[in-house]
Amino acid sequence: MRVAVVTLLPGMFSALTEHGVSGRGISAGLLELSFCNPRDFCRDKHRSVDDKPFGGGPGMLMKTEPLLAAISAARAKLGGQEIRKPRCIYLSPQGQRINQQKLTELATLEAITLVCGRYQGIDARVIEAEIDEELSLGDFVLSGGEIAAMALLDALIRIKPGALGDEGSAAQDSLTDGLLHAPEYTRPQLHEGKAVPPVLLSGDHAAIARWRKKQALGVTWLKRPDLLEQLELSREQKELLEEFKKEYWTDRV
Ligand code: 9WO
Repeated sequence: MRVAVVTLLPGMFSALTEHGVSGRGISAGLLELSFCNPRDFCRDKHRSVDDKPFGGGPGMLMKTEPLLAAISAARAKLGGQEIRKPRCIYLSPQGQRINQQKLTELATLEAITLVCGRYQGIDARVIEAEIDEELSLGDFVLSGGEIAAMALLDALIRIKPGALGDEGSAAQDSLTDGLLHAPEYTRPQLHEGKAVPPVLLSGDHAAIARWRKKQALGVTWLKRPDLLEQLELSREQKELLEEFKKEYWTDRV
C-alpha cells in the first residue's frame, strides 16, 4: 500500500516510522510512505502557508494555493495512470466516525492520500473539490490532523499480514469481531490477594477458548453495550452471554 501524506509537519511522522510495530512494518515495505509539504509549493517571498478566514474571527486557515499544489504532487507521486485515482482522505472532527471495520476496508486500497489540516483547517471548496472522504477518529479536537493520520496509519499497518510477527495476528485484535477482548493475566499468580482465574492455569485449551469467548461477550455487555447492539449473536454466543450474566449477578449478591 502506498500512502502520500500532505502535511506542514512531516517530521512528526518519525514517531510512526522510527518505533515499534509501525516502524518495522514501514521498513519492511508493508506500507510505503511519502510526504508532500505545502511549504515546498509556496511561490511568494515569505513562503506563507496560512491565510485569513473570510468573515473574520480568531485563527487562520491553510493557504489554498500551496495546499492544492501539494495535493496534486501527492496524486502524481502515487502513480498517475497505472493506479486507479488514489482515495483522498481528510482527517477532521467533522468527518465520518471510523471503526475497525472501516479500517479493514481502507487496508485493501492500493494507494491513498492523507491530507492533514493545521490551524482552523481548509477552505470548504477545497474539501468539496479534492477530498473523497472526510474521516474522524472521535469527537475531540487536536491541533492538527497529523496525530490522527499517524493513528490511522498505525492501525492500517498492524492489519497487514506479517506486521505483527511473533506478537500474533491482527485477527485476534479487539473489535475485529465487533467485541472487546477478554481480560488477560500475567505473573504473579496472586496480585494484592486476587488470583488469576483458575481455568487459565488448567492447560485445557478448549475450556480456555470457551472462557475467553464468554468474557469477551461479557466485557462488551458491561462496558460497551452499544457495540453488542450492532451485532447478530450466534446461538452459542447468546448462551455464553447468558452464562456470563448469571455468574455476574451471582457474584454480586
Ligand atoms: C482550530 C481553531 C482555532 C481557533 C478557533 C477555532 C478552531 N478550530 C480549529 C480546528 O478545528 N482545527 C482543526 C485541527 C482543523 C483540521 C485539522 N485539525 C484537527 C483534526 N483537529 N482534530 C482533528 C481530528 C482528526 C480526526 N479525528 C479526530 C480529530
